[in-house]
Amino acid sequence: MADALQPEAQEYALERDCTTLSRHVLQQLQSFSAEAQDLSALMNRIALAGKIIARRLSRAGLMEGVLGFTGDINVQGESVKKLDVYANDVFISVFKQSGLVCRLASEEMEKPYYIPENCPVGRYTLLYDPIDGSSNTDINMSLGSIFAIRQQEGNDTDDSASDLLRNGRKQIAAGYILYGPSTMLVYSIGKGVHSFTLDPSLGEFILSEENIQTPKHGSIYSVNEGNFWQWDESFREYIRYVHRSEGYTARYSGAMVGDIHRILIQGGVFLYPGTVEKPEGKIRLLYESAPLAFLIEQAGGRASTGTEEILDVVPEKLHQRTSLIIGSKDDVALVESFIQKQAAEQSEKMKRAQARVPQ
Ligand code: AHM
Ligand code: MG
Repeated sequence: MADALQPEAQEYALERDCTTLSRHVLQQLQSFSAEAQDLSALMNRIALAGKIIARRLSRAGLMEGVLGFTGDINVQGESVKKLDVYANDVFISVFKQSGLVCRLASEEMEKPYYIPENCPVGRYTLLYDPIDGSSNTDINMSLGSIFAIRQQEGNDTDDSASDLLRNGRKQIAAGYILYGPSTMLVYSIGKGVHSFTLDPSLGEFILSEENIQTPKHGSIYSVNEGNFWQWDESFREYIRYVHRSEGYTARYSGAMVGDIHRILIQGGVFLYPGTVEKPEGKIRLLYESAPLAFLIEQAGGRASTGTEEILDVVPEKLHQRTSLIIGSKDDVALVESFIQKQAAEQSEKMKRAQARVPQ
């Protein structure tokens, strides 16, 4: 029979069971200042959006008109799923009532969405990907939502949202919600990475793990190898290296949030390089790469374009895409070493070719 918990351990178990997301944010900031309250309320609203989306997903197979495509093409040139639209609207309606968010910018909306009644008080922008891994919606596989919060600096009607064209270090908070066997919310406000699990009986996200650290190296590589012949040679070389080395294993689910959650916990690397069709890659900088980079850096990992830290990239436009290499420090550095090697070889070739040209 298992030993009864000592009083101290009991207290700890109770403490742990009772740590809700909003309380955790306040604990992290060790303050009840207006800003701390704002951030706590914002995280609470994100959690509410996550709960509403999770509820819909858990019944999607039983309801009419939830799954499948809408027939529209979004600003990214991709076919829109009904759940993309639903989840996008959930975030809008949840934040309309927040009083805190003046503007929302999402992968699904061509222009930012302003909530003028919130703007005098709420100087925050929420950036989000309402449903990450849309191709998984109709097959009951894991999905995600990705979010970031930034301070709003521009005026209240600017469609170009030029104040968002700043690097990822401007993010105040970032994270994701993973809709898997359980619904998890993982977030950072720049003070480590913490995960919460939705307890459906309470309707609350409860603290699961604090200060998650990504291992320095992991065995997992996560990439759509179907694009192999569309990548730059350096990525092909990296994959060839992985194939002939011991100790690697491939995992790719079609939903980056799930893949990155695995890497956050177990280590490894997720890659979405540019392709011939999409030279910039597929992953959106402001809604996906930068929030995930913020999170993984906080967990001791790294995120890179191959030549630059993701968090240093200054976007030129709202819906900009980036090549993404993200995960354990050593694994990201290994991928980069192939890129650097190829760049050095190319520059050497050019030098030799120039030397052969008669002056
Ligand atoms: P989405 O947000 O439109 O779903 O796109 C992002 C997703 C990632 O979650 C996933 O890793 C990738 O796209 C899958 O793309 P592909 O099918 O090209 O491998
Ligand atoms: Mg996405």
